[in-house]
Amino acid sequence: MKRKSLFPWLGATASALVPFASAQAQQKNIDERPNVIIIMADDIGYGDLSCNGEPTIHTPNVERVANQGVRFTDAHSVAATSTPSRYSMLTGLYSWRRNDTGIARGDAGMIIRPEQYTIADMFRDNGYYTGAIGKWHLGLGDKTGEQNWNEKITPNPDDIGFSYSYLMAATADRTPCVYVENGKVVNLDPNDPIYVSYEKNFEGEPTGRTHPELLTKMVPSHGHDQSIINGISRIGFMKGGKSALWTDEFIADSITTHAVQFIDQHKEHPFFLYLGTNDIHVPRVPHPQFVGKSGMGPRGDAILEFDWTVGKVMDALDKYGLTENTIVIVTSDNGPVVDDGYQDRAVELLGDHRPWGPFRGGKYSIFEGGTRVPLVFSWPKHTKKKVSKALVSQIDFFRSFAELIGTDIPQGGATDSQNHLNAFLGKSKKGRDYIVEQGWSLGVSDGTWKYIEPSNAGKFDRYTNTELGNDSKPQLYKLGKDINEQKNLADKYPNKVKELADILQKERDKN
Ligand code: NG6
Ligand code: CA
Repeated sequence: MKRKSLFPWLGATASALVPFASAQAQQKNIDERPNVIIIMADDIGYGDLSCNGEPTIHTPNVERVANQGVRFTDAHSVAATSTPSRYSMLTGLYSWRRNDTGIARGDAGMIIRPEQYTIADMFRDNGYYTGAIGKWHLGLGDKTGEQNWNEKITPNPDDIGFSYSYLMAATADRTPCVYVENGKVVNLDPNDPIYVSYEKNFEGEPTGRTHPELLTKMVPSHGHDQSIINGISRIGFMKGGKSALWTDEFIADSITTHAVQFIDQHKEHPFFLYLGTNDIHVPRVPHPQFVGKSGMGPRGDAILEFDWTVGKVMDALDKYGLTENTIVIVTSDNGPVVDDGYQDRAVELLGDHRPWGPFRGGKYSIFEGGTRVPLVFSWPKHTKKKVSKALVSQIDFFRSFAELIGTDIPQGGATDSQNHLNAFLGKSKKGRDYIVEQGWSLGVSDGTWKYIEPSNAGKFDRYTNTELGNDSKPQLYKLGKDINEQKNLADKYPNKVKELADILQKERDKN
């Protein structure tokens, strides 16, 4: 359903955002509606980008976006790991409302079901070309473990709004290590079919555990000792599909090339591109041109590679004259992690670099480091360089863009999403009243106060040593003064604890 979109601040162009008023206007609308690109990094922390103030790394291309847009200091992903975070961003629904949105296997069935309404459906229904390129990690096909990787896999992203997709099924550390384009494995030789299992190995196939001498590129520090592809052992087993296997060194190249191609092909028409980089998830094996360039080993080099991707996207927009009227968002799916399973010397070479910036915890954590992510929102036609302290969440892209393009969302869709377009554009200092954060447990922040519900889960992640933020007692932090969540004030301010715990309960009761 279409409706009027009214933006006093858009002035003369406002009428161009009222879709489908007349044939002539329609043409005009189509020309004037902005393209939207969400560049979703994997595991890049707030402190991993130089625009956020860390002097230990230089990411000039993200700075280029920040120089023409709004840079947020209190922006959040919904969850502290990838699958739930991306699920929430694309559906406008909190992942914790379902119990099957945890970190997905490489052979997971589609977690977002075709009957669910996604942000991509919304753009497509409103005349946009829609594409998903890069890291997916939201499952493919109908049922976990039952895909036939040698045929077209359905359902696939086309069934949830993406007309074009070129994806890594999950993560670089999970099988199958192939690209899937519009539901089909790319470059597959029918004489060498591909098989995937998360249950058991295929007979005679080497694994990281049985054949460590074959690990020529990356050796695991924990887990990641199953099938060996390109000299790196992974999570999960696979066999066959030799011609389709990716080469880790060229993943960023491949994803970026497809993104630039997508922009080129749709330059005449509004498009929505969800671009998930593989950088800087493990295994971090950047292209030789970045190796040794950060002084921090593969983790830092992968950040530079991420920045390069951002630069290539910006160059393409410049080349086609699309810069002015394209919204570019640069953000990350969860907080940072240093050693996430491979011996890439990330801990040893970190030096003074603080991937988590001023925050406590990181990926997996309910402390701010888990979900407080970098976020830059740029639309040169309407934004200028600015820093915003507004409390914003990726879950709100959905309704904010609905407002922007002047459309309604079907009943039951994106019910946890809110319109904060003016905050994203830097026109308003006020974002959300509160956000719900998800680590192992849930928390609520109103930007000033942060409540973490009691949880008996462990205090440290046993693999990465991340402080998870779990405690058997309620926690309350005054973020304004104590951004590093050091002083639990729950005993001192029981009313505040109750107020925020009640908010969380109310959100839960909506299930
Ligand atoms: C964990 C993996 C980690 C990473 C993560 C998913 C182990 C021990 N650790 O289970 O390496 O793959 O899952 O990361 O296997 S995410 O960013 O995609 O959520
Ligand atoms: Ca991630």
